[in-house]
Amino acid sequence: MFGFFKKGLARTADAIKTIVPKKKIAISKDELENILLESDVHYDLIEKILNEIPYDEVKRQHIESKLLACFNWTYYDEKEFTAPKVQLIIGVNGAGKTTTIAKLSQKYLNENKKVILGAADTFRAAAIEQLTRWADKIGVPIVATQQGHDPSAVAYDAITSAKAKNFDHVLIDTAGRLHTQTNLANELKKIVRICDKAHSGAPHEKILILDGTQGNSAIDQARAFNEMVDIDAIIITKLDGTAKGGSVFSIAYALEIPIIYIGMGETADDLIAFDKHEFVNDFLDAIFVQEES
Ligand SMILES: Nc1nc2c(ncn2[C@@H]2O[C@H](COP(=O)(O)OP(=O)(O)OP(=O)(O)O)[C@@H](O)[C@H]2O)c(=O)[nH]1
Ligand SMILES: [Mg+2]
Repeated sequence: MFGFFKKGLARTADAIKTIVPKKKIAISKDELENILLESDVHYDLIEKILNEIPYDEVKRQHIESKLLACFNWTYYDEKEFTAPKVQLIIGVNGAGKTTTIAKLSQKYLNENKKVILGAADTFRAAAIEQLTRWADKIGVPIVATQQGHDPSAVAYDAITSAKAKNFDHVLIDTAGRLHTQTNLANELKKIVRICDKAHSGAPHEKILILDGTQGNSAIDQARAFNEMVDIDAIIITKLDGTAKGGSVFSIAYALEIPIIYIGMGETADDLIAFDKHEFVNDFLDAIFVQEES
């Protein structure tokens, strides 16, 4: 039943091995603190967890409930909408936005849905070509314009085209940006407004892509994006390339925004729907042997 996140947590498990070289039935509080630190859980959360565990012999089930609690408010309640569903993909440079669009497209295609892409990253050279290559590879249409053109117009055209042709999903790529770049923040807000003009209620999801290799430092970044456009959901990418898997707990705990998928590789199939039970279990499997019951 479990094990879907093993690949994404492989390097985190290696880091945990430096604290507990052999899996155990129980660990000490010191070991727990070091494991959580090593896997990049934020120290505020580590302190909270340690305070809530009053015994020095820490067993799997003691930590399990504490880690699951980090996701208490992250249940994702999908809003009602009229098709096509419009998803706006945002985040800093290189976070994995374009690749995640390819992965989501593949997932929807597997569900026999009709998908169209909007290449609204008109800022970075070669961004349009990159998304076009993915569109060709996966076999979905794309609405694009030339570099330097208005990204809002691309979003508008992609949505209008999807409505006319009865598409189920519109995925809109955007340029990487930092919250400090006022012009790009305003551009993003404009894209959001224009989506709603093209299709009332759109974008139905503003999805923030966070680079998992950044660990906890993604939290402040996410807060800034949330202030900018009100993020609906988070996808964490590149978990396969980092030992910072524990940051997923602190990201969920600090932001109160649902994590909906985890990216665990560079191909279109490397996207796993987030499940807190599976994730916590796979994390704890790096520490504990399963107890015979
Ligand atoms: N290992 C791994 N690599 C990933 C994952 N997601 C994306 N990448 C890689 O990260 C790099 C950046 O990905 P992009 O999708 O281009 O990122 P982006 O956010 O669109 O970047 P900009 O458009 O420049 O802002 C690429 O080399 C991807 O192959 C992942 O889950 N795992
Ligand atoms: Mg991109």
